[in-house]
Amino acid sequence: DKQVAIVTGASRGIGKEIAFQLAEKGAYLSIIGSSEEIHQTKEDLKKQGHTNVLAYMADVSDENEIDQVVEGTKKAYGKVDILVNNAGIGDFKPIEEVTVEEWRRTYDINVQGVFLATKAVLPIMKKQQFGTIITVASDVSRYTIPEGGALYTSTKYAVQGFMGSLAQEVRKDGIRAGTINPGMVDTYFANGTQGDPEKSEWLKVHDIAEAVVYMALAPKHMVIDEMHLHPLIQDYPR
Ligand code: NJP
Repeated sequence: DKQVAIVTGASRGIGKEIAFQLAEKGAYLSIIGSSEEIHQTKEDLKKQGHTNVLAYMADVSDENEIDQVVEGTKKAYGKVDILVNNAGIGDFKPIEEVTVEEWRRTYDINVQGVFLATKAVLPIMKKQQFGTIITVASDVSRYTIPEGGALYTSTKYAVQGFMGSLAQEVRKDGIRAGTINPGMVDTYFANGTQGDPEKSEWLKVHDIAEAVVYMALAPKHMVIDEMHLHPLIQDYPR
């Protein structure tokens, strides 16, 4: 049976690689990004022979846009098996330099975005009595960043709490919910450049995507609550 997956933040970075790896496993996809770049992901997937792909330019913090993505997916493919909440942003600066606008935007995307997509897929998954919801949170949800990380870290703590409670709430409906918590990954995150030689020892997008695929396609009787993955060179106060 084909698996149907929605992946947010698939224009680039980790989300794009998750889309590729799920497609390799035969999944039908709906991919979301807030920029035009999402259409390039669809083109790149097509070049690899993956044609069961719907691309949506949509903002995860916008309720109507996300509802439309989920409705469109259900209409096209008849079901939704997997939701990967991957879209996220982060900027690191001392807290007194963070504007209220930046605070709200980061929460809108990193926290409200997870809530909205989850809320939209739940009625479908409940009817199916099956589904897997995975959120790419962060390894910062078990430690704190000493400088400039208060805003970003707090959103990922919030998401960890959301997913933990959600998992208990939806288990009776055959729905699994868990988090993937990466340390430093070589992407465009926080105004970075993917492939920067300085990040040669950081995790790669495929490291995280493999973990997501493992979680998403795990046998139905098994739940993986969370996975923490970080580069060997990264050490934390625990
Ligand atoms: O970052 P990046 P990553 N609506 O910047 C999309 C977490 N993480 O792959 O909007 C919809 O290369 C954006 O697309 P577009 C991190 O918190 C990372 O590293 O079209 N989509 C792009 O596809 C995040 O949750 C590290 O520009 C929106 C994608 O999100 C996840 O990993 C460490 C959007 C971001 O790609 C993936 O981030 C860690 C919106 N409103 C956690 N806004 C790390 N890289 O080191 C953005 O602990 N996107």
